[in-house]
Amino acid sequence: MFFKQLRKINYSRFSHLARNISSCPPNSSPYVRRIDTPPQFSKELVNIIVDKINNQLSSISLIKKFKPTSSLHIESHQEFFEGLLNKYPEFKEQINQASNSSVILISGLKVPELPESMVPKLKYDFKKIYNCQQTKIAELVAGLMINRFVNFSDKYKIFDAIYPTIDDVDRNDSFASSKELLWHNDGWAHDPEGQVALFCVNGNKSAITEIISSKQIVDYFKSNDKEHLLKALQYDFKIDLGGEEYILPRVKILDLDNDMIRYAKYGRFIPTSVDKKDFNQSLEAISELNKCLENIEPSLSLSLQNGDLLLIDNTKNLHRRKTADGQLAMKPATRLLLRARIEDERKNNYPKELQR
Ligand SMILES: O=C(O)CCC(=O)C(=O)O
Ligand SMILES: [Fe+2]
Repeated sequence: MFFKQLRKINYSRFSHLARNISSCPPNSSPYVRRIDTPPQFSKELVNIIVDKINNQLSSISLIKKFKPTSSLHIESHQEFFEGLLNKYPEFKEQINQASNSSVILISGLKVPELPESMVPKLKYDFKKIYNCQQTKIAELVAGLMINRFVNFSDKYKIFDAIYPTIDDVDRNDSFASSKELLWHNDGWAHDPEGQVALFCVNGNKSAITEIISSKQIVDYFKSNDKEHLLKALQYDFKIDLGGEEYILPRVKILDLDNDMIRYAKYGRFIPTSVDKKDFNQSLEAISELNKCLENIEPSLSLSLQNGDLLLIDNTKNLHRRKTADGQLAMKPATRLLLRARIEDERKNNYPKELQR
C-alpha cells in the first residue's frame, strides 16, 4: 500500500533548482564531470525498483532484512539497470566518459524524499532511518549507479546517513553539525578510502558542499613562491587524536608522485622531524596549507539537492560543507545525505563494455 502511494509522486516538483557550480561548465573538464539524468530515466528507475520491492517484500521484517547494497541485490538488478541505460544512449555515453574523472556529479536521480518526521534529530538516533522504504529505494538507486564506476557491493551496511542535529550544532568536525564541516578527506586519521559517494535524499540550500584537488593545492604553493614548503608536507607527521591509546602510523600530508593528499583542517598533525629547521618548515607548511584552503576557488561548489549523487576520488581531493552566505544554520531533520565510503579503486578508465 505504502509503495503504491510512492508511485504517485509528482516529479514535476523536483524541477531543476538554481545551482552554483563554479569552475566546471558541464563536461568541459575531465577532472570534474557533471551529468544530468534524463527525468524519464530517473522516473522509470524508481518505478521499477518500487515495483520490485513491492513484489519481494511483503512485510516490515522483510524490509528490515533487505540489504540493497549486497552483492546479491546489486548483481541481480544490474541487468535491468543496463537495459534501462541502453534506452538512453546519450546518457550512457556520458556515464562511460566520466569513468576516469576524479569527481563525478550525477544530478536528477530523484528518489522519494523522507518526511521530516523520519529524519533523525539526534546524532545516534539513526536506526529507524535505515529500516524505512524510502532509504532502501535511495540506497538501491545510488548503489546501482555507483557500481558502474567502482566495485561497490558489500554484504554489510555500506551507507551512513548524514544529517544536522542539535547534538553537534557548532562542531566543525562533525557530520552531524548544522553548520560547517571543515576541509578533510574521509578516513584521514586512519586509512582514507579510495572513493566517497554522497547521495542527497533531502537537500537544504544552506549547505554548500565543496571540493579542492591536491593538484590545485600544489599549484597554489608554486604560484605563491612557497614551493619549498611542498617538501615539508611530505615529511612524516603524527596525528594527535587526543589520548587514543593505539599508535597511529606516521603519515605524509602530500604524496606528490601520486597526486595524493591526506588532511583534515580540524585534525592535529604534529611534525616528527628531529631537525629543528625541518620541524619549523612543517609547521609553516601546514599554516600555508590552511591559508591556501581558504583562498583558492574550489573545483566544485554546490548545494546538493534531491537526486544529486557526488562521487569523489577521496585520495586526490579534500571536501567540506559550509554554510551558504546569508543562510541560517540548518534546523535538525532538514537535510539528509547517504554517504558511502568505498575502498575499491575505480573499475577502469574505459567504458564498461571494453572490460569484458
Ligand atoms: O554534508 C556534506 O555535504 C559533507 C559531509 C561529509 O563530508 C562527511 O560526512 O564526511
Ligand atoms: Fe566527508
